[in-house]
Amino acid sequence: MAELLKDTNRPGVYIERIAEGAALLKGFAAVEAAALIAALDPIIAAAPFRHMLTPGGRRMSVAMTNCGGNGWITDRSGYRYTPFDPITQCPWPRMPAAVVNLAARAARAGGFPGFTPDACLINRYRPGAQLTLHQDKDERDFSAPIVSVSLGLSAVFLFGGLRRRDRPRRIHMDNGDVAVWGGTARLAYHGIAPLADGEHALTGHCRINLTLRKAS
Ligand code: MD6
Ligand code: FE
Repeated sequence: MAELLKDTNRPGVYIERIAEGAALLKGFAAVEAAALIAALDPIIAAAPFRHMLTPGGRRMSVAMTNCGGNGWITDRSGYRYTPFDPITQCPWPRMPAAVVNLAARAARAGGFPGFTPDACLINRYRPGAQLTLHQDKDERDFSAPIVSVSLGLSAVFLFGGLRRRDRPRRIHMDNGDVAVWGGTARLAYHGIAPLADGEHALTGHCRINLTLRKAS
């Protein structure tokens, strides 16, 4: 509890309930944003960003890589987690302790104590890149939440319901904002609207997103 207060009693940090089981932690990672981005440098050097193919053969506009024991990939064979980077054939780089720690604290603040991610998908959005509405359902069990950290340029996070036709809320995600969803919201449809152009001191002309999950 003292830990939670330390995280959420900071100026500019507040929690907004998006839906049952979903929260926006405004400014939660703002203090460590620069350190998180720096921690990604060696990961990106070892496992470069790439534009993956959807199972239908379309090139994703978001560039992706991973760290942690499991990495999310997509190609002609489908969506799945792999312990190895298909480009380098090496294990994905280790997940930095600062990332694991942030994810656990954010999950706790969002109402999900005991979260230990084993997968960290790193997404890079350039202006125009987007992610259409989808559910995250490639994980083995859905009892663990999803923690999503926004860094750099702002984006509009689309957060819908359990049916694709449910009209999504448009949530502005700025540098250091964290979204957490689990429980009854674990399979909520979500996405990212096309990124607007802009420049951010930490990332230049892009947005970086860390999506943390327990895959296995
Ligand atoms: C985001 N990304 O970039 C949210 N989900 O803010 C996702 O929701 C996502 O990038 C499944 C697979 C890849 C993703
Ligand atoms: Fe997703």
